[in-house]
Amino acid sequence: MKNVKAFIFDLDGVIVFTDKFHYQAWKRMADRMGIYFDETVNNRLRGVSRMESLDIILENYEGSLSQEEKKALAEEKKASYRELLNTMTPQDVSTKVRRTLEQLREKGYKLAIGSSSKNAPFILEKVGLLDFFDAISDGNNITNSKPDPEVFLKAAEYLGEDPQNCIVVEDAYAGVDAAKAGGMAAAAIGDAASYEKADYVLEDFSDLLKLVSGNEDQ
Ligand code: B16
Ligand code: MG
Repeated sequence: MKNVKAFIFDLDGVIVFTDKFHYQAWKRMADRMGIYFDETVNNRLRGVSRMESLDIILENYEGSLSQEEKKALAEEKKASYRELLNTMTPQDVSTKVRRTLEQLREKGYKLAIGSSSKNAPFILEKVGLLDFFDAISDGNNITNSKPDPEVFLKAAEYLGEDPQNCIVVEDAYAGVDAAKAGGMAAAAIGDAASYEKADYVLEDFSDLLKLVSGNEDQ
């Protein structure tokens, strides 16, 4: 294994599971507009920015909407989503995820978040992890969303690490593509585990510890 110095974690689908809230919030908006929306469409929104997600949902909308109207729909979804996020507590991060993060930290790895979400700081605060990571790169500091590597390159920059020494942990195809485009290794979990471009497949979050075992003597 190469000289791994840092891990960059996607948030939704890796550290927390807010995809159910994204689904409920988009569904509420889609139902009100009479737009067909189901779990299959929702799966395509994984790792994708809010406005790009809306464009995917609107593929099932017959009419045409102005930029202003689209912004209003995105705001409507955001308001519902924030309401749902408000119910989150530290219990929404599993003990296994927490223990693994702590053990990676103890082993001396730098840890960052690389998320497309503009709500990342809010979510991290709700689950009590806002001050845990060495750096946070999210939807608020990027202009191009995944599969563009910007969010991960910024995370590496904030950490002061060479992208080549970082492993990105992702649950989305778009996120694995972003990691590869940034010259980083990609460890895939969940939905992305079947993606052939991933360098490592994690059956479980704690498999990260197996990945780096033997790396310590270098
Ligand atoms: P927001 P991640 C992504 O988070 C979600 O997977 C994606 O479904 C969502 O559209 C995107 O954040 C933007 O979220 O509306 O909160 O800015 O997986 O990159 O952590
Ligand atoms: Mg994700």
